[in-house]
Amino acid sequence: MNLWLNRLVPSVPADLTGPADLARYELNNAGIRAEFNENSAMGDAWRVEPRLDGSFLLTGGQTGLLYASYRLITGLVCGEEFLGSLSSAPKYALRMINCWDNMDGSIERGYAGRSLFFRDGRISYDPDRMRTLGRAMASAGLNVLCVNNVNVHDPAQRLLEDFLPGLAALADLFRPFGVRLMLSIDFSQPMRHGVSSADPLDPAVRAWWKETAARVYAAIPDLAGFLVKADSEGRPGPFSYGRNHADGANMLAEALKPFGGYVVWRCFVYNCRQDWRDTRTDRPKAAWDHYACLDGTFAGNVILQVKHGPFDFQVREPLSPLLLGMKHTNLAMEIQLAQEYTGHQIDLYTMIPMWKELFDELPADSIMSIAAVSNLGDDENYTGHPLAAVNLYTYGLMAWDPETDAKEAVTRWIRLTYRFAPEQEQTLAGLLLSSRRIYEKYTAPLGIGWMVTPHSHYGPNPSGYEYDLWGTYHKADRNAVGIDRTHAGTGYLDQYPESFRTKYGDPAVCPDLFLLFFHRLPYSFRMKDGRTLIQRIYDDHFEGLEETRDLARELAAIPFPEPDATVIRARMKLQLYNAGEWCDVINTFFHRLSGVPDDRGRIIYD
Ligand code: GCW
Repeated sequence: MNLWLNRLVPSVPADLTGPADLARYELNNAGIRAEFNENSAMGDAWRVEPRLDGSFLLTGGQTGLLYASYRLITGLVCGEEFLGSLSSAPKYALRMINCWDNMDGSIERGYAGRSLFFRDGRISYDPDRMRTLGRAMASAGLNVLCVNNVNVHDPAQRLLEDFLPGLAALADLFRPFGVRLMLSIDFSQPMRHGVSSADPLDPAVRAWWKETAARVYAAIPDLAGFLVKADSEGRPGPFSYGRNHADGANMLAEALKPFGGYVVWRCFVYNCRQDWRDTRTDRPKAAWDHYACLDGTFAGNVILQVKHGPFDFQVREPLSPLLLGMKHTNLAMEIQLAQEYTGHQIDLYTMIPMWKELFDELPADSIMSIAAVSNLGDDENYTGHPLAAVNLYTYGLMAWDPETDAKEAVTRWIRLTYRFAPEQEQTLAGLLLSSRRIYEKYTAPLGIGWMVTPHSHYGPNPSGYEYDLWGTYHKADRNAVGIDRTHAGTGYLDQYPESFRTKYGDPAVCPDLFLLFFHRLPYSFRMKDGRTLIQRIYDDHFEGLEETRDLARELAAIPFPEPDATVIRARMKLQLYNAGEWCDVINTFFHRLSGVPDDRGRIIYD
């Protein structure tokens, strides 16, 4: 089985020389006549002009020609008529997929099988599947693939050494698709090679990274760079040497600079050994506290990669203030296609509505690149749930152009993937677009997050993280729930510009869905529509479960082909069970605490 375009034409040849060659092949195959006007200065950008004889003139760099070709092919499949000229350039330079694949073949937070790249401690892949993936990425506009987990466990620490030839071969496979590899590295790597420390200011350490970079780039000249998780959740980093993250990132940047490589440095740095009794530390403040003071001190080829929210990919989080406050630093926003907290690719969860909300808040040009944690694995359908592929495809479209219309993008994916009648397409698009809101309703309420089963992160456990060390508390008691993150509380809100402080600061004005992210409120608090907070929590959960039932019914009426139909049916059954568990557990949790009955007398178990 295959991803969108590959369903139409299952594979591309193995002997392609580069993106323009691939573009020619694809157009021929699709019966589209085109002339190429290669202009390398245009890079990824392109222009398409229809000609009177029914052919097209394509102008662009090598990759631009490829993207233009995919735009034509996907457009024609979707019934578009190309009457006038079209041109486009990506908004973000690096449009990345970060795989959290380990070399033993497991995937951290992977829900679609085992690794596509590694097995039993070595590089191992099916070249056809690599080409399918390359084609899927290129046709969605994606251009960087980081193949190994940011938590670099042995033997991935040897990727830069013993495994270089294998990686070079993998890079060769992806090159015609305009996809450049990236590697996650371990900051303490030099110490495995007789260097006595990993101190970024130690000349021996700097020399080791320079030599290593030269060796790596000799094997993979177009490597996009290194991805680094340092001083985060137990990973080594510059803090061990009393250095800051600019010292660490700039040291690597110096090593990569001669080769045009980037250091993509993650900002997921927080105290992951917090004492729940400590009320002064507020985890969402951590990224800003570590990085905002370093604005302007990073080298030109460093990109700080910031998770979209201040916590960790919850269903609803406000935009990270760090994405708004570092005006003199290259930034990438990190999102997560892997459904770690959002249903494990069992529950339906289409992300584009969430991304639209993020981009609406993000000032133009505040970020220069974008990354997404992969939702891929070696399952036959690549994404576990066949409908989870919509997230990969629409991520690509958004990464190219954040103004992409959500409904159009989803409909385009449906058309490329299935053959349905227009009403069925519309129904499916509607179901996919509503899925995130439904999931949000039956899980943790009103922006509070974290009521999941610890470690696995699937299913409800409202107190699971309450007395733990991860800094993710809701402090529900018999009267109130939430943490006050305003100026009067933890002060997290002070990290934002004025417009955000006004929007979120006053519970009477704060959008409902963020209410419990920013405020601690009594259950009797009156929401904007007059309902009490506790009633709203009950209502959302009952509605969420009801809407899941409707979703299941409507989805069952769509004639998916096999094997998708069977997988979709089976996963929907699991989702229904999950939604029922969430609804009952969360309602019971709050009912037991508050003693407030549901004003509509529905069943809450005590
Ligand atoms: O919250 C955590 C995830 C980890 C992940 C980490 C990160 C790769 O549960 O599995 O580690 O986020 O983003 O680094």
